[in-house]
Amino acid sequence: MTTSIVRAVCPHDCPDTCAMLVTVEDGVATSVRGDPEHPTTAGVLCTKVSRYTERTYHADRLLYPRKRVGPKGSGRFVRIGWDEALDIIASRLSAIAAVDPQAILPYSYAGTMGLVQGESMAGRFFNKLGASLLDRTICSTAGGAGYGYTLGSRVGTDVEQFQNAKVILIWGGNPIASNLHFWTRAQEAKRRGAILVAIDPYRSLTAEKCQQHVALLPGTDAALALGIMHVLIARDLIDHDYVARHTLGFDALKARAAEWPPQRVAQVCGISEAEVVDLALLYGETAMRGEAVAIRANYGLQRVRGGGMAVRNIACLPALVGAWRHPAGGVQLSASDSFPKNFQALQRPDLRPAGQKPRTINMITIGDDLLRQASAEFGPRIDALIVYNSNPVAVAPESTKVMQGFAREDLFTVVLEHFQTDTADYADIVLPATTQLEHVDIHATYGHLYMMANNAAIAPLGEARPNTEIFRMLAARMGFGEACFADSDDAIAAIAFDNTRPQAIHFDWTILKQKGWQKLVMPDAPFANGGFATPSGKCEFYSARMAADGLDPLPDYIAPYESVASNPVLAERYPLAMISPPARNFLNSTFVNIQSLRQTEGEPHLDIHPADAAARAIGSGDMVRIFNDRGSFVARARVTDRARSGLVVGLSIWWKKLASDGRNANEVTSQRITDMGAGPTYYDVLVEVEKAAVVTVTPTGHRNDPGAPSLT
Ligand SMILES: Nc1nc2c(c(=O)[nH]1)N[C@H]1C(S)=C(S)[C@@H](COP(=O)(O)OP(=O)(O)OC[C@H]3O[C@@H](n4cnc5c(=O)[nH]c(N)nc54)[C@H](O)[C@@H]3O)O[C@H]1N2
Ligand SMILES: Nc1nc2c(c(=O)[nH]1)N[C@H]1C(S)=C(S)[C@@H](COP(=O)(O)OP(=O)(O)OC[C@H]3O[C@@H](n4cnc5c(=O)[nH]c(N)nc54)[C@H](O)[C@@H]3O)O[C@H]1N2
Ligand code: SF4
Ligand SMILES: [Mo]
Repeated sequence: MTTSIVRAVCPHDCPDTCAMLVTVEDGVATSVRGDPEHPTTAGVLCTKVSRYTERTYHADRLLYPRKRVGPKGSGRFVRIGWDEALDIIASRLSAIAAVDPQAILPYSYAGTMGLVQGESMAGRFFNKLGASLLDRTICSTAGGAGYGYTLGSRVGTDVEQFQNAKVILIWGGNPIASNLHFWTRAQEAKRRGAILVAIDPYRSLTAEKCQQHVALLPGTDAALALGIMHVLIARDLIDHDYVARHTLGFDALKARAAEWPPQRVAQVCGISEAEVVDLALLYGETAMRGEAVAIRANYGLQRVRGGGMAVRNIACLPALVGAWRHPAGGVQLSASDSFPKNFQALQRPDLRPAGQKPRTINMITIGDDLLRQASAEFGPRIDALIVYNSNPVAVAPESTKVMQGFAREDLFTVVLEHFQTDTADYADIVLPATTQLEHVDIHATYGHLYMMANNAAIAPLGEARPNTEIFRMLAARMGFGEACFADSDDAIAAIAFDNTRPQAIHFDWTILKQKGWQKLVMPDAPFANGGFATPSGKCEFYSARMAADGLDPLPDYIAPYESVASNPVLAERYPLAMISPPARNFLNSTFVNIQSLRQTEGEPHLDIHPADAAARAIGSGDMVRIFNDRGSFVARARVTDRARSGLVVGLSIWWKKLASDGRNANEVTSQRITDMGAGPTYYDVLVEVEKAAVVTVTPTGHRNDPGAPSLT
């Protein structure tokens, strides 16, 4: 028997981007484990990805191209050959492109975070074709915009420093589930005497392990940050030297913060005045003692109308107290901009048809946009959709509209997938894609500072092909002659980072492939001496760019679209706020079909506070219907004070067809976008909950009739 160990990378949309070691025996991957030598992975993979071989060799893997034979959504397909599949796709796309290529839309996100299997060959293909552009907003753009206005770019505290902090605010994140290797550092900090504070409306797995938990109302974080500023300034817990040298607009900020006394903040956030003051004092007094205070700002707080402003306000805090002076101080939102990704070379926007001003479709509004007719304002109707690295029918908001759009008989849909997902059920053609064990890739990360290499451990299973190869074959069928359409995956990986930039000066693909990972060259404390990538070079409490973009140039509070306080009329009918953050054993909708992991999660649940449950005669274990004007879904109630009163929590993202009613939480979420960054508002939702009598359990889980009520 020949056994080898192959260096690989976890491809999933997770900040940890772990280094994996794959054991291969006679061409079969028998196990994956975390690389013990990689400093952030430290030998540990999460439960889900420890089962990566189970996923790769799963009996349900798509291994051959398929053509739909039943109605859209029915999931009935027959096997076809690659030639037939490519011919059908090329002829349909050519015909549509001959009229207007912008009637074609790629739809992709982060099924793999790899720079090669993500947007390289696919980007080139759609640029050359002149297809509509997709604004990939579904996750992080609101916070990215707010952080960018304030600090210039998504650069922050290195995860490898957090164990040295004395206070860590875990703000809108649940790292035990979603950022495990950060949590390891936070726990080490706690062992060394740090205080961990969770700021989260829900007592998540993480919140229950922190010494303090501030359970504010969803969507009110910007107000809490203003309250902290108010107390810091009122008590003079300010690093005046840092503020004078490295910030812009302190006097204006001071006037604004004066409008946010703890009493007002407490009322907006639904917490006590003492909680606001104590949090500010813990943060400010620790910093004034010269100790490191750190913030891990995450995604939970961005998924509301004012999500961009919330992140902006939080990003102001470290500069006020001079926390950036310390390598373990500051804030980490995302490390993305630390990596000099070479988008031009990867995606070749220069291939666009000359003179074309491409339209951009926001991926969040895919429901509405698939249902739009051609118009001067919108442009051509969407006639073809090519989906890869994403499962929009499960993950995009306001599902009823998304499914209506995908069900359009005159829409030509191609889905590149590992599995027959909810989205693949609506495809005309399904193409089998390789998993991370079967292809080459290179990764940047958003949670640490290592460039990462993924070697192919095994040959592609069945007739599966890497995304790159599929777009290479399609480009050939479409007659695209540019040399870049023949680039190998290794050739693409080799140009992924710009090694003329100082942080990636040592980048060399052939070396990285062997070593597996290499740290960027970055200072330990990125903003100890200022150097922010803003127009002023300072941390901008006052942002002229925000003013120019029609936003308040100072930190502000923007109330949710849907909350009891901001929308009392709606709240009369739908009095409960609903959030649907990630379940620990799923990765967005990935892994839901892995039985061992689904069994651990059980079934879709809804956590509801005892008072709210009692008012509706709901007991633990009852099936409940969650609904608003947009739709409804069912879940099993868990009566628990983990959810603060007025809030219900449905951990997500379930495959619809594996839920008893063929639906999931996105039935009730909305397509409205955030204040900046055009991001999603998944956690800005009012619902009502009622006991469900009997639930229709379809044997297949398929929801063939989108209009059918979920209850009988
Ligand atoms: N196991 C697992 N890990 C994942 C994922 C997964 O699906 N499963 N998904 C990955 C992806 S794509 C992402 S973007 C990240 C997301 O991971 P996180 O950044 O951790 O974000 P969320 O899980 O959306 O929310 C985290 C916490 O925010 C809380 N929250 C909700 N609304 C608010 C609010 O208004 N204010 C505050 N302060 N808190 C709020 C929720 O209750 C939740 O406990 O995780 C990644 N990692
Ligand atoms: N209600 C609610 N909705 C949410 C969220 C929430 O918290 N609540 N979170 C939102 C967030 S943060 C995000 S990031 C999005 C995530 O949305 P998506 O990025 O769509 O994530 P997944 O659902 O995991 O779907 C990824 C798909 O890509 C496939 N895939 C993986 N690797 C490859 C590959 O190499 N090639 C091809 N062709 N396919 C591959 C996987 O099999 C999987 O089906 O969901 C959003 N939706
Ligand atoms: S999902 Fe995250 S924690 Fe799990 S192995 Fe992948 S990168 Fe690591
Ligand atoms: Mo995400």
